[in-house]
Amino acid sequence: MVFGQVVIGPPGSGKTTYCNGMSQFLQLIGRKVAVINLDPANDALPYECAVNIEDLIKLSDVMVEHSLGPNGGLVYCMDYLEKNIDWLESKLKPLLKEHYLLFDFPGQVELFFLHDNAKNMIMELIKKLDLRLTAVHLVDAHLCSDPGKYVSALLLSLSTMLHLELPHVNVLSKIDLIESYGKLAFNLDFYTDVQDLSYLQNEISQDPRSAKYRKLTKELCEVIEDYGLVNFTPLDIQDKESVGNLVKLIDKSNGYIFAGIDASAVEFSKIAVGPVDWDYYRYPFSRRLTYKWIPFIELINSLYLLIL
Ligand SMILES: Nc1nc2c(ncn2[C@@H]2O[C@H](COP(=O)(O)OP(=O)(O)OP(=O)(O)O)[C@@H](O)[C@H]2O)c(=O)[nH]1
Ligand SMILES: [Mg+2]
Repeated sequence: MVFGQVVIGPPGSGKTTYCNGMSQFLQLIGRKVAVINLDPANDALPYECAVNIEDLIKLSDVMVEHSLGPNGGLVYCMDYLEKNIDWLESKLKPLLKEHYLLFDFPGQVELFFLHDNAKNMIMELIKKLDLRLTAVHLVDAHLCSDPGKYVSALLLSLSTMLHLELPHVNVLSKIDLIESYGKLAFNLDFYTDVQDLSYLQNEISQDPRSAKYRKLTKELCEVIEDYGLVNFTPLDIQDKESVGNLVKLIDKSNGYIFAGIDASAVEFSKIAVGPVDWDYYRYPFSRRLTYKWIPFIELINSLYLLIL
C-alpha cells in the first residue's frame, strides 16, 4: 500500500508551494517523499521532482503544434497523459516501495470537475498500483473577503469532491495573508466550518452588484448546505503547526494512520474518532509495526530523548 496526496486547486492557490513545503515537513517527520509534477506549465519548480510530465509532453510544443491557447493546451496534455498512463506507471513503480507520493497538478479547475481525463488517470493509478490517495483541494483564503467569491469557492469545492470521488480535504491556503484583505464579515470559523450560510445571504443582499442574483445565491447556498460535505482547514504553509494539523487530517482520510496496525475493528474505530497525536510520526517504519511494539518503542524513544 502506498499513500499520497493529489494536490489540486485554482491557479495560484499555492499548489506548487504546498508540495514543496509539505514534502519538507514530511521528510522532517521521517517519511521518504517523491513529488510528481503533472503540471506541464510548471517551469520553475521549487522542489526536486521524482517524475516530471515535461519529460513526456511540453505545453509549449502542444500550443505551437495544435494552435491551442494555454487552457486548451493543458486539457490536451492531460488527455495525452491519460493515453500514455503506462509511461507514468513505469516512472512510479520504482518509487512505490518506500515513498509517500505528492502529485502537483495544473490549476485548470475544469480538469477536476468537468473533464474525465485527470479522474480516469488517478483511478487507473489507484487500481493498478494499489495507491491510497487523498485529494487536497487548495482555495486561496482571499476568497473569504467577498461573499460572492466565497460562495463560488464553496461550489467549486463541492463539485470537485463529487466529481473526483476520492477522500478529500479542502484547504484555505495563504491564511497568513487573511488580515491584509481587511476585516472579514464573520469570524474565520464561519468560513472554515460552513455551518450556516443564511448569514452570508444577508451580506450578499447588501452588495448592490449581487442584488439581482439574491435568489440564485440563496438556492446555491442551500444546495451546499444540503450536501453537508464542504468545510475547510486553514493553512499557512510556513507554519509547521498549521502543516502538522493538516497532515493529521490527511493521514486519517487516506488511512495512513491505520496502515500496519494489527488491531480489531473496535480499535480502528477508536483511532478514527479520537484525536490523532504525534506518536505515529516518530517512527519512520511504524507502518510496518504492529500495535504491541509501540509502548516498547516509546520507551526507547524517551530514553533516547533523555540522553540527548
Ligand atoms: N503568503 C503566502 N503565500 C503563499 C502561500 N502559498 C503560496 N503562496 C504564494 O502564492 C503564489 C502562487 O503559488 P504557487 O505555489 O505557484 O501556486 P500554484 O497553485 O502552484 O499556481 P499554478 O501552478 O499557476 O496554478 C506564490 O507567489 C507563492 O509564494 C502561503 O501559504 N502564504
Ligand atoms: Mg503550480
